This record gives sequence, C-alpha cells and structure tokens, in this order.
Amino acid sequence: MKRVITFGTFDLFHYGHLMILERAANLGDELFVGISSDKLNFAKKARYPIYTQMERIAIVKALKCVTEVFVEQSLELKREYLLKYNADILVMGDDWKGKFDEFKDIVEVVYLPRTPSISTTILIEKIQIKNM
Ligand code: C2G
Repeated sequence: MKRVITFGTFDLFHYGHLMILERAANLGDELFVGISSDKLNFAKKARYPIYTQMERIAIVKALKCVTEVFVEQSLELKREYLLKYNADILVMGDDWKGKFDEFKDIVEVVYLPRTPSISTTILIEKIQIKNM
C-alpha cells in the first residue's frame, strides 16, 4: 500500500490542480492532500485566497482521486505531516523543484511538471481585465 502526499492552496480550483492531483494519485494507492490555511496563504503570498479554507477543503475532498485532506498550518510542519500520514511519496509541481529535497531521508520526493498556461494568478488577471 503506497501513500502519496501533496500540498497546495488550490484557490480558484482549475484544470492544472486537477491534473497534478490525478497524476499524484496514480503514483500510489492513496492520496493525502494538505491544504494551506488562509493564514498560511497570507504568509506565503501576502493576500488571502479568493475561496476560503472551508470552500477549498470541500472542493478537493470531493475529488475521486483524493483519499483525505487536512489543513497545512505552517510550511515548517512538513516533516511532521509526512510522518503523521505515513507518506511514502511526496509530490509537488516543479515550481517547487529542489525545495523539499531535505525530506528524501523519509519519503521519495517527486516534482511533476506543471500544466502549462493556467494558474490562479492568470485566472484572477483574466477576470479583472474582463471587468474593466
Ligand atoms: N500546479 C500545476 N499546474 C498549474 C498550477 C499549479 O501542476 N498550472 C500545481 C502546483 O505546482 C502545486 C499544486 O498545483 O503542486 C497546488 O498549487 P498552488 O495552489 O499554487 O499551491 P501553492 O500555493 O504553491 O502551495 O507546502 C507547499 C505549498 O503549500 C504549495
């Protein structure tokens, strides 16, 4: 039984998010997803997500490929989450390439290529331009 774990904000849930979650799930038998809390997102990106933590959790939890979700409260707790969920493989998009190599002592670390031409930032910009 291989357990895969991944982390993200998943704000304005889009096709790129779905693709990374499905590809991550295909690497093992179970997929655990740590969803950044609103506070953590503010700390990372200096803005609150468009969708609240409760909404982002509900959307990701509903996906067929996801076994369980939990709230990621702090980037510093990554090792604790990997141990708590007994993860075998940590998957992240390649925008994080090299950033989680320190965990190779306890999990296999896989960086998957991001889906091109889509991101939450691009979506926000498109919506803003349309409304100008
Ligand atoms: N992603 C992707 N393709 C895109 C956009 C995003 O594969 N076009 C991936 C990212 O690489 C990431 C995941 O989708 O692995 C979630 O993306 P974000 O919500 O932007 O996650 P982020 O805020 O970077 O949080 O502890 C790590 C962080 O919490 C990651």
